[in-house]
Amino acid sequence: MRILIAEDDLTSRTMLAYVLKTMRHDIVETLNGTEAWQAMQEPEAPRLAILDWMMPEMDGLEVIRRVRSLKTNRPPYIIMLTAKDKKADIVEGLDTGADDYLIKPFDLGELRARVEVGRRMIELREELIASQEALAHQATHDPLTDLLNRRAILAELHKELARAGRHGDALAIGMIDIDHFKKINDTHGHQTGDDVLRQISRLLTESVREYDYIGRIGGEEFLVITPLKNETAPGSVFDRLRTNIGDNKMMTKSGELSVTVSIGVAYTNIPTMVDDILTEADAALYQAKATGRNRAVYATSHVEEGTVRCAP
Ligand code: GH3
Ligand code: MG
Ligand code: MG
Ligand code: MG
Repeated sequence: MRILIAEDDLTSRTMLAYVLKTMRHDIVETLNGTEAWQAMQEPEAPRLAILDWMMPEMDGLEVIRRVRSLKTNRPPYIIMLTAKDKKADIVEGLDTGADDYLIKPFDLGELRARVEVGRRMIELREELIASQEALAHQATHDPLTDLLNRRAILAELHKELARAGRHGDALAIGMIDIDHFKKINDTHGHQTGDDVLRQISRLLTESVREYDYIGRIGGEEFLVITPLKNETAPGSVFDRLRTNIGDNKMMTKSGELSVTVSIGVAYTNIPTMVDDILTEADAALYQAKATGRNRAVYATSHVEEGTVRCAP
């Protein structure tokens, strides 16, 4: 583990560095509070710091105060090193945000033990963060396709519509529905159907741009959100999606299958409500199904007079 030491006294600093190196830690040495504060703001700053209290330029307490004011879910574990051994001083150090303290002159066994406690605390917090992140991913992603789930993609739509409305930007959404998907399930079984869903998800992900959003909104329905600059027509995006799927054979456990999709596109360059744009995309999708499938249909309301056309 990388450990930061801030200590102006040479003897004490040398001793600390020596002991910690024998414990196989990598040491970042700083000689005063200013240097320590600099080092602790680095993106890859050490996760454990041993800070002397009395140092030139900036004392250890002030370093702690500043570090604790940073917004991070990975705060460093800080051991305060001090010659002040009055209870009131120790309480002040801990109250300011130190996790632990060592009184100088320190005992080597105690130093080792306290650093080890810090290491365990850091590991515990890492595990906690990892499991929180896993839960957050589960809450926002669909387990079959790993795309955003219905709730998450609708939340993105809400945000993107608000953003587009604020900046006067344009936004297009595409409601994508697999054609005759029930037939695939009926003919080849549900697992083959799942294979198709996964592959279509992958093709969609590969076909969109990095600032587009894509989610699984229902069984075999997907929603793509495409933020656009005012001058761009969205047609090319959705026709590319449709042909990418139609032109690629899906590899499934029942062999290669051809699958097509229908897309209902709605476009806006004026402030628009989530429900309104979804209703329009749904209506356009219904049209695409009714007029033969394997096509994109473009809704044309929510467009300021005399601006862009939605279709390619
Ligand atoms: P259309 O072209 O009109 O959209 O016809 P369709 O057969 O695709 O539409 P329909 O709504 O009749 O059928 C959708 C099917 O999708 C029915 C349902 O069993 C299937 N489905 C929904 N979710 C899943 C899933 O997670 N896995 C599989 N394998 N099938 C699913
Ligand atoms: Mg000092
Ligand atoms: Mg459907
Ligand atoms: Mg369908």
